[in-house]
Amino acid sequence: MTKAANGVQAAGERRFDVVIVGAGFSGLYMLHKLRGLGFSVHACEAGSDVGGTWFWNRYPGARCDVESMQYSYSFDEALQQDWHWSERFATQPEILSYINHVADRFDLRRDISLDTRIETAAYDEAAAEWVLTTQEGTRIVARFCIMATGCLSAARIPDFPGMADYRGRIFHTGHWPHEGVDFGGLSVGVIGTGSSAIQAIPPVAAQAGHLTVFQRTPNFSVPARNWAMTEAYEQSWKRDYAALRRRAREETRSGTIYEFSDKGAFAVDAETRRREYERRWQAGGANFMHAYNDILIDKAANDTAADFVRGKIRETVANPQTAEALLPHDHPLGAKRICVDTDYYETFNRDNVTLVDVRREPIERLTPAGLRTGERDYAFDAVVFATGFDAMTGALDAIAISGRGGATLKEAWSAGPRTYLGLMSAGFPNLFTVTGPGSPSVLSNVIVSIEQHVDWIADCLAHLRKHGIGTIEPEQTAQDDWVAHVNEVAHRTLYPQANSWYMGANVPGKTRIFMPYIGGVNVYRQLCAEVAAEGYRGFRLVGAPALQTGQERHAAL
Ligand code: N01
Repeated sequence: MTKAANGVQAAGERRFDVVIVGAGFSGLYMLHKLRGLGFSVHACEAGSDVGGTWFWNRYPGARCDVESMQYSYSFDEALQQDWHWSERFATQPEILSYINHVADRFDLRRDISLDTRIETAAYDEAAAEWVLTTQEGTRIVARFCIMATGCLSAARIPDFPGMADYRGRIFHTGHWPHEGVDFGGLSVGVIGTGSSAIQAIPPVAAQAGHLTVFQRTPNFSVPARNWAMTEAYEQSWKRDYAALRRRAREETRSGTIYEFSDKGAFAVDAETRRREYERRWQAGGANFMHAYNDILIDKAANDTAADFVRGKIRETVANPQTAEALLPHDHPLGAKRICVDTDYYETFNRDNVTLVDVRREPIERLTPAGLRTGERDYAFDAVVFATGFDAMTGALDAIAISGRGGATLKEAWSAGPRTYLGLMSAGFPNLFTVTGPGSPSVLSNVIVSIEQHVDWIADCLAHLRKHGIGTIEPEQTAQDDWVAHVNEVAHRTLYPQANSWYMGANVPGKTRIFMPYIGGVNVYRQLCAEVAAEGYRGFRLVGAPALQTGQERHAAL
């Protein structure tokens, strides 16, 4: 309730053309873009500062597995030229300082309310407005509501019995204390072996007196082989940044430039394949996945890469029993998000690290001292839950969203998320999601996907304003067709074969359906552009009083 210039202010109520929920990478760029177009716009952020996922995920070892030269905004040439990344893969603190730099550089903070959690968002059909309420009861009213809430922001702790009994400290990687945690000499348990755990385990093991890792499903991980940024590498990007960014956006499926192969795995002989896998393994990073173009489509091709990685795990881990336990067998390589690590497998050679296979020895409950498995009791000073997120839908479910006729988004999506192009959902006019389910989002360099969504939504709102259109909403048939298409494309690949969070399989009771769109950011971008060019094909646009822009309102005042 600070600046009247932000919008008309009644007691406990604020009004804007557009309200954005979230001030991570999506929310910040959305705010910048819409403000530039003259909309009155405000962002509400639950955290005490900007940054979204990079604000919350401060666990030791957290860093991005997309190269820093690519995992950054492309919308401003001066920004991308000025910013210097210090490593091949940026650490969480460096990414967070970049996000803060962006917020300051574009003077975004004046239109962001921090520590402001949105609890409800209800569509008022008569007024054609969204009414949001914060945890403190402030009403925020806006014609358009944009959910920039992130796909991996609803942290999940499994519902083990005895949670309240445990007397040690409990952490979740996705809600890490800002002051950091000193594990020096402590006995620590880590539950989970996904990307977060695989990054956290080596630095925690280096500090802890003893670390016990509870693994339910072994994951495939490839070495990052991070290095300090070199002037030559930085300049190889900066010299031609605009063209390289365009290539990532328009010519790649993942929004990231890798060394893509145009060959299938069986187009070459076994020794050539081995050498190629070895070369990519030594170079590090998720580029490994692109050694052959059928690794995520053909199980036999996938097996060649998976066998190679299993061989590396056996070579690295000294204890043969531990090595066997670490071998992933239950899903194709990459069908769960590939992990990228620094010394993960090597960490199991330390004397102070023990691996517990939770499938053989299930966790039964937490106890005052630690936890109890089917076989024994463990005592810990601290337990780290690296147990992931209610992905893609969790952050939206956490807000009571109701659309036409009071129907809730939760009900509308009870059999899995239903969207048109991952942008909007039928029955919820003027409500947009950035990188929501049904869009490439988590299968891509998410910043590329964010920028595409933000640009598309901003163009759409400008179009509505220009033509005096009050509401936009997907047609049911267009949405049904899109949902079917998203599923159909997913099932042409190996992805649905894994019990992954992409499928909602990590949350008990969640409908199993492949949530992101796997068709590729290049194809998807083209599709979204065509839809807009054809007068927003598949959307119902209904006239209403034209929007009053922020600028016009100020002039009127
Ligand atoms: O979460 P996850 P995450 N008992 O869901 C286990 C991104 N990310 O935070 O596989 C025992 O992958 C669970 O076991 P299982 C990235 O997109 C990116 O690690 O369900 N174990 C699994 O091992 C990533 O994919 C970066 O059998 C239980 C783990 O907890 C996504 O975030 C870094 C359990 C959860 O793994 C999520 O990664 C970090 C239970 N009851 C994250 N419940 C980079 O950019 C769950 N588990 C590098």
